[in-house]
Amino acid sequence: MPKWLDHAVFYEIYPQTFLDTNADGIGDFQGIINKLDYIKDLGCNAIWLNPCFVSPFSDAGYDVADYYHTAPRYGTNEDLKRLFQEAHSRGLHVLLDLVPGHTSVEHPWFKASMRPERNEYSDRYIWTDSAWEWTENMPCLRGISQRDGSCAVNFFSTQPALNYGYYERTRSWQQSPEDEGPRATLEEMKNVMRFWLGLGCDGFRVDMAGSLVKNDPEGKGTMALWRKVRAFLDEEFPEAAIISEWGEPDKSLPGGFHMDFLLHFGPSHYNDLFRCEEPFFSDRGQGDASAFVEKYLETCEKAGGDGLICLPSGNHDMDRLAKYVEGEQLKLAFTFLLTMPGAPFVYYGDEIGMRQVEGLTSVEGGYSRTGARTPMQWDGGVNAGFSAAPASELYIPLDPAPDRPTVQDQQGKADSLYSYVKGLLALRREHPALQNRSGIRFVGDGAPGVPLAYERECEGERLLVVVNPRSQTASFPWNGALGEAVFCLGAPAVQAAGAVTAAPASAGIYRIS
Ligand code: TEU
Ligand code: CA
Repeated sequence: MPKWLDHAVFYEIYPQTFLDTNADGIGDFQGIINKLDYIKDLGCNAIWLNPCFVSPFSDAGYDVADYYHTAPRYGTNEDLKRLFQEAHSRGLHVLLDLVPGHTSVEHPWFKASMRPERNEYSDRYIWTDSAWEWTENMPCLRGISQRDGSCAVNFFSTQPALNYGYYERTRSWQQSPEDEGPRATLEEMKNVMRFWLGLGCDGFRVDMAGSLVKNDPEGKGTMALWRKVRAFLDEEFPEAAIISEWGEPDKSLPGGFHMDFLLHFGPSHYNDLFRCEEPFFSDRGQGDASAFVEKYLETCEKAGGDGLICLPSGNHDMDRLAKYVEGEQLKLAFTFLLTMPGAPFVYYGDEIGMRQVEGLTSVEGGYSRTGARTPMQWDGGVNAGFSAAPASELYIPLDPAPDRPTVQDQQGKADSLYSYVKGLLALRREHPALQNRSGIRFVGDGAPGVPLAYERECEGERLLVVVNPRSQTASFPWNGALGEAVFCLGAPAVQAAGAVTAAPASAGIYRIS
């Protein structure tokens, strides 16, 4: 287990829209390098960079055409290497985004795989024996090649699925994970990891990690595959970290990942908190966090071990946090996000409450996701400081709202969301009990009338976190002694007659013994 994960706090960067330094309207590696100090100053010490490899960009780069070269629009491999070095010199770690489940249709492997004569890449993808036979319960491409057969796709139709085999096999064309083709695919993916780790990256966020082995309802085949990858990393790159886009830590962590996310899909009830009609983080008070808490505890129990369960503020696939959670509620949501166990993940711009921009034309397969990928709003200058290109040439248009939040504006204000997030991250650093591996015990589950409340503990330090987003008071039974508040938003909680009552729209962190 890489030691740096004990204190890791991540910042996710969508490179297209972070900072453009050569006025071509799209972000670049140099832009990220220029903002490393900003990320560090905010209180993050690690970065997850969305895919930045050669691609036709039908899915924003999740359709890789060359795993070994960066997309020229961001810079060269050398520039990325420099980014790693500049990050390391500031004590920051960098995860790249590995897309092992599919390539672009333009990848040379796929082109070779479409050829009628057998070759090295014939079994790199999943092909049926005949163009008249579908890929069972997966979508597929048909009528596209001289090779006879239909080819399975993973996501969009431009993303053919790489072949890691089938756990349960019912057709002759379904291979075992132990067959030569699937094994060669995995070996090549290990080579890709070796290559970038060799260049200085610190690990990978792994795209659709839970879906590699097909017909694998319980995930057993896919878990076995990742355990092999983990053994390889432990052996060759013990400080490298991998986090899965899986959303089921009870599978991914025993399956070898160091970390997994709770996400907008999967069984976690994450959406109950921030993204549904009546989220928990709302002053309307109609939301309910108790299903989330119940599932969280069950997942921790089942996952066991020392892996981390991570809560993102958002990501490039979800609506912006600020779409459903507004104003002071964003502070309460961040109080929760930044005081939970696991490594926190802040999606770029969420620290200033960037909004979902509605009504945009889809860019690079973003569709509804496009509105959560708009340019970072740095300041009040041209294009909000994102780019010197003409506004019409920006990768995605800026949030047009005259009152759109900016970093510059919020850095100057003590009561801004930016200052709040920065303050909380500093508090997290100062208190071991609030950090990634410290224990948690829920004492209030966010059911109607109840706040979210949990004890965090480490090396003798014990803290109680109480968060009540509602405009009514909320309470929970508690018999301990409520000590000094190390942090407070709104009125502090009061203790009387074996219960703690939290004020409306308040958050507090208290010493307990
Ligand atoms: O996402 C996988 C996925 O299934 C969802 O996050 C999906 O994008 C979302 O539910 C749609 O609203 C990963 C990447 O994060 C995503 O950006 C890619 O498009 C996808 O894989 C394919 O690589
Ligand atoms: Ca650029």
